[in-house]
Amino acid sequence: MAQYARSPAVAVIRLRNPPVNTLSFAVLQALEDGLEKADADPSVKAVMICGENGKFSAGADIRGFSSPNRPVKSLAALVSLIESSKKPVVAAIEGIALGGGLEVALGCHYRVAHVKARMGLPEVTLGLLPGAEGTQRLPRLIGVPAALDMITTGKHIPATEALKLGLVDEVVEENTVEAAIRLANKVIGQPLGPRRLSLKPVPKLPDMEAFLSQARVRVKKQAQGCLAPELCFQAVRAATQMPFADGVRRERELFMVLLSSGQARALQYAFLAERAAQKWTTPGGASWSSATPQPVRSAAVIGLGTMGRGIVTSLVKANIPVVALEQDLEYLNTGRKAVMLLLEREAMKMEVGAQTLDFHNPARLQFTVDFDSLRDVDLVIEAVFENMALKKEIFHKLSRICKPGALLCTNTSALNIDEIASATSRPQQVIGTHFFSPAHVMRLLEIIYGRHTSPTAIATAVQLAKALKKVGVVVGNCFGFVGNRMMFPYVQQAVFLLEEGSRPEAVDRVLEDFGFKIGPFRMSDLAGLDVGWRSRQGQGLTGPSVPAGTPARQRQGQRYSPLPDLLCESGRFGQKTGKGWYQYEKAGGRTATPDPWLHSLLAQYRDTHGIEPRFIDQEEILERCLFSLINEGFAILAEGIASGPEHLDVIYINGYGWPKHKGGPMFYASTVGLPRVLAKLHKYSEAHPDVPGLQPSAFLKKLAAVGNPPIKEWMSYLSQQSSRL
Ligand code: 3H9
Repeated sequence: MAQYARSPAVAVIRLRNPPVNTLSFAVLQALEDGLEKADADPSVKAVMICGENGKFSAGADIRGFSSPNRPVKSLAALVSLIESSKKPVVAAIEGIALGGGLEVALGCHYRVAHVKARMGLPEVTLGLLPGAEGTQRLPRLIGVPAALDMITTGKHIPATEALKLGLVDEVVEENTVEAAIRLANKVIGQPLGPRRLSLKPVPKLPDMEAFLSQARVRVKKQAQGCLAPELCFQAVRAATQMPFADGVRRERELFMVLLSSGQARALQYAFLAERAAQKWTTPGGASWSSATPQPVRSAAVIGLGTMGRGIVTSLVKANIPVVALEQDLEYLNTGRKAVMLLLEREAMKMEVGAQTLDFHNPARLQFTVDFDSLRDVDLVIEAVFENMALKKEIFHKLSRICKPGALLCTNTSALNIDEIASATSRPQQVIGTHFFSPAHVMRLLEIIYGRHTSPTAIATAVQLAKALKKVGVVVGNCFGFVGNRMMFPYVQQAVFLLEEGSRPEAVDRVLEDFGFKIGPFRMSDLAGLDVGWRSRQGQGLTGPSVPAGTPARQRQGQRYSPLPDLLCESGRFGQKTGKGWYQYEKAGGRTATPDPWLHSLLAQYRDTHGIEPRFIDQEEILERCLFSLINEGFAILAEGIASGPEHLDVIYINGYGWPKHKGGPMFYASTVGLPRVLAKLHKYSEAHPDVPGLQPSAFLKKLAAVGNPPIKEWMSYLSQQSSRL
């Protein structure tokens, strides 16, 4: 709620709703009561609003948007009430003032911020717009270009930048509340008209129309299918075209459009899913609430290939001293140059005034070929290529050399963590850390516990993810873990569709129109087709180890497509060779063009195998690819590999380019309706009985049998299946 106090002539109203002082109905009510009390008390000459626990406010309660009693109207009304106060109101911004929190501050007549505070209107990232008159007040205060940038991107800005923009009046390094009270005392009796933003005109630009039309193009381009940036733009444009009251009405209309859109629900779910995924548990009973992480004061990375370089860069950026190890001096020198280049680029991108990257200091970053240098580190991340024998050899060495408490991590995208751990004398300290490429950019870290991994090891890996500014998602050990395991049936369907009559560009277009950053064939060309080829060779699916007489399109009684193998056999590894599912301008080129060679290969292939090509529509492409991926997700949940659908969705949004405004694959399934997903899977599996990925998972069937239960209830059906179903 809000606490009311007096500092002689200044009434102090403190927003209080831990942990981030969201503006619940009770908080708004208490704030209104406080303002009325201050107004009625003749000895009060000014008001100061601050937040409890060093945080101003994170804005409206995101959980409340789906509730029928959401306090939407009253927040805007309250901001107006603050602004119309006859006594000056000063906001003391500590920590954060976000969304509705910043809108409250914009209603105040003055704003003082702590130097470490951050401000922003992140509503756009939740599929909304600042609906408490923020789209109308902010442009009046800081001008249209800066306001449009903040409102359409949702970025948080530091207090120093806010001062430059004129968003705050003062930035202080010491006690913000005292500074705000001092300012409040100073401005008693001064005219408030010029401080009321609703009365100010929007600052003019030499050519507002031209600016707006260019800005609109930029916003549309960045939106990638999201509705909110465009509507945020429209609301700010209204501020340039209409008086304040009309602009507010327009803002309200646009807000209501967004509020009722599926995208807002998906984006708010994605925000909360990311928080839910931090609360990890394992079927063995280990949990975030009871496990304590070990401190990581130093780390080592083994292998300076693409992944290792990115991981070293991430660690240096997180200010963790690193020892980087390679097998010989030649690899070491190549790796060192590449890491230094990455770090120099990162240093250039860093904010002015931020702590600098200290990577030229050998105490912070050391390159070596000597395993003995790993003796004292707290954590090792092995990032050599995917070869079980090599990984086991390294882990055997590590368990002899590293100090007893060191955490031993393997960066793998599919290999068995237990088998790797079996090469050590301390399997409880072995854990999988699956980074995504480029590792210093991608937010996802899949954290894989093995049979013996200790809760402390899991908690330490989760803590490491936080330190690296990544989202760590804890999952169980199985082939491909969560992300790649769900990806296998998706990619498999994409290739089967080619066999049956489609083309790479048609399949990619459908999935890119759905919102994926890149379709499965473009992705496979980017990642390199040889990676999967090597893995299939290792599994005995292709190459000399396939027994003579095995049908070309079948393995162990299941449908198999040798098409990707055929491409690899002709040296088409994707972008790196200039040819893959597409052709490129040169080896290493990035512009994919449909390739007539591939089209004729497909025609010949269908002839050889007696496949009658057919036209495959967009719906079938989308459903077969997505529903098979989702189906695998249900199997993963039923096996306890992940502890909730949110975990799968966070993995897909942050590691696989799933469009965030569609909430992740499992959320998407809930919006399509589980009975419909099930019916479609039945239909496709009847047509393709030799494809296990299309056979509906038992868990999906159970959930669909009760209709379409809310996603947050799914796991309860799993644990109470016998009584509820
Ligand atoms: C809005 O204001 C609309 C207006 O224009 C009005 C229109 C009429 N609501 O992230 P953390 C919870 S829209 C509910 O782990 P951090 C969060 O779920 C709002 N809950 O900590 C978690 O709880 P739990 C615009 C919220 O230190 C706990 O607080 N505002 C909200 O890493 C700690 O959060 C935003 O978009 C919320 N608004 O980061 C701000 N905020 O563990 C969104 C936080 O039980 N929030 N929680 O799940 C953030 O960006 C970060 O949470 C923040 C703290 C930077 C504040």
